[in-house]
Amino acid sequence: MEKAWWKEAVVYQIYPRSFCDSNGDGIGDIQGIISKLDYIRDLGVDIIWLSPVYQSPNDDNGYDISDYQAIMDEFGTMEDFDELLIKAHDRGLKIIMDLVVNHTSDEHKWFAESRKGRDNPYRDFYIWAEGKNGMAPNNWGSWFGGPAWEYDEKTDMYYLHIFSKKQPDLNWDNEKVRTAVFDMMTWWLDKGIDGFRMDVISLISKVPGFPDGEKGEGLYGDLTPFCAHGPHVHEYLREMNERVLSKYDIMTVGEAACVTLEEAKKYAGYDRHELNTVFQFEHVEGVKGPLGKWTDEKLSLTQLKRIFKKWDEGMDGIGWNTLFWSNHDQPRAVSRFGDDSPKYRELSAKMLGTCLHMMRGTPYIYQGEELGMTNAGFERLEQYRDLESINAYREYVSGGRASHEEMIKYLKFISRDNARTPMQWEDAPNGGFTEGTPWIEVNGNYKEINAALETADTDSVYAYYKELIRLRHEMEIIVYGSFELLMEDSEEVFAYKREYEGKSLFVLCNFTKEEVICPEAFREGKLVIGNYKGEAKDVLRPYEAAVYIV
Ligand code: TEU
Ligand code: CA
Repeated sequence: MEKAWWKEAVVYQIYPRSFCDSNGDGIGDIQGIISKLDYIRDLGVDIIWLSPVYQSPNDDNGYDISDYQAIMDEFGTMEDFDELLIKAHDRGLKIIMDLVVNHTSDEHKWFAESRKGRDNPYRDFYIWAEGKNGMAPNNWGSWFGGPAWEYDEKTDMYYLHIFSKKQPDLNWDNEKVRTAVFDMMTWWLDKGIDGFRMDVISLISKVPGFPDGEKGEGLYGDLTPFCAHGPHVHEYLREMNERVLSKYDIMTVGEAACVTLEEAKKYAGYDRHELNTVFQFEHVEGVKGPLGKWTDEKLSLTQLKRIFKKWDEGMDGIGWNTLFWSNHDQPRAVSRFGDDSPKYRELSAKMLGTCLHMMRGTPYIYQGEELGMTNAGFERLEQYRDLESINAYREYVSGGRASHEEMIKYLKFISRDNARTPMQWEDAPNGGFTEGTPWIEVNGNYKEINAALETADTDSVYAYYKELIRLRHEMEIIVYGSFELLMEDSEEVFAYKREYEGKSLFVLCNFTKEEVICPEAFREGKLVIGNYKGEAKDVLRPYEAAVYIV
């Protein structure tokens, strides 16, 4: 297997709006990030993935971009960005940028032109279609609720938006769109950034003719089969690779929404010349109820383990995996996969870190995960900010498909806002995130869970993550060793073996608050890291994680 820096790296994701506010307006910003670069360097990560910082009206917190070559006013200026890049590089940190090019904001100048008239030179930058009998061109529903088509009076046509109506989809079949996007990417790469995380890159090519989608209980048909991994997606990515990516020593990770193993091999296969890696979502989207993602049901541990096994085996020798428990779209890892009660929060957060960081693939840490930050627990709809959550609440509660109580219960478990509460820096008002009023409430537990406490404590979740990262940098077996799932049928223990150059690494994780039996044979050799003091031989204690090398 070929070695590569991005295979050996650990990535830290920053959601700028919620990271650190430098000027008291309640919104995180670039100067705030700069002030925390030492914190990030000290953790030991190699790469920062910066969620969008581009000019945006913030319908979807920056994932609706109105100017790709300008910085969002609330976040600062291009000078601030340049300073960030230099200061990150000075500290040995690379920066990969979010690239959101499936859609723009409806306030982007391309769209402003496009909607002016059917003959406008930018008309075909977007996807326009005629209505049918006074209705939308087809029955597709937006992923953010409501129809996927928006009527535009000016030209009496509809435009497609998979996400909100302020996020019109770009028309990648138009060569001019591709050239404009590739030029923009080149401009950023020439600035010296180190790669891209590509937002919903799997959706850029649509099946022509817009056939109706299948309808479940809801009002709208499913557009997914006609938009995910569409007819030209791989052709366009190869073109992107040839015209842009291949010219730089960078890393790319595609957010390949809806990706299957077979498709992932195409996006990220070593011989494909498309992307280095993709995010797959099976382990975080595993349970879908009648209301889609709105449920509080959890995957069983055996299901979860089989997903990781399938992806490791499936990509083995073919491409490289990514590893994550959470991001800005997912609930907090410890609340979802561990136990966020005071008794077990630290233990289970460390256990989850161990389980993920000892696997094969490039691990991602979402801001605050290294502190064991927990779900927001918002009880009132007014506390939510995320349009996906608010739209879903409205659609299902007013449509009579869920009660208020039920929907709040689901939001508390799965809403994206759980990940978006401000980073908890210290035991100061608003957790030290801002001196003003934060755009979204700070989690009430910031007095107990914050960076100041944890960086000073050698036994904290933070200190443990730091050690996990250090080990990955030190031990090639963690990066390049083979992976074999052990105890596959256990609903309690996630155990696996890594092998490399004659050595074996045993990783044992108890996902329950009970003591469970664990074969002593796995605990021979030397303890590399563990979340308990003192060793137990034939059992794993509640949420225990232990790693042995022989
Ligand atoms: O998310 C893509 C995506 O598939 C989302 O619908 C995701 O599944 C959902 O948010 C989970 O609840 C990306 C970004 O990560 C997200 O923040 C953006 O809102 C979205 O694209 C549109 O740009
Ligand atoms: Ca600010």
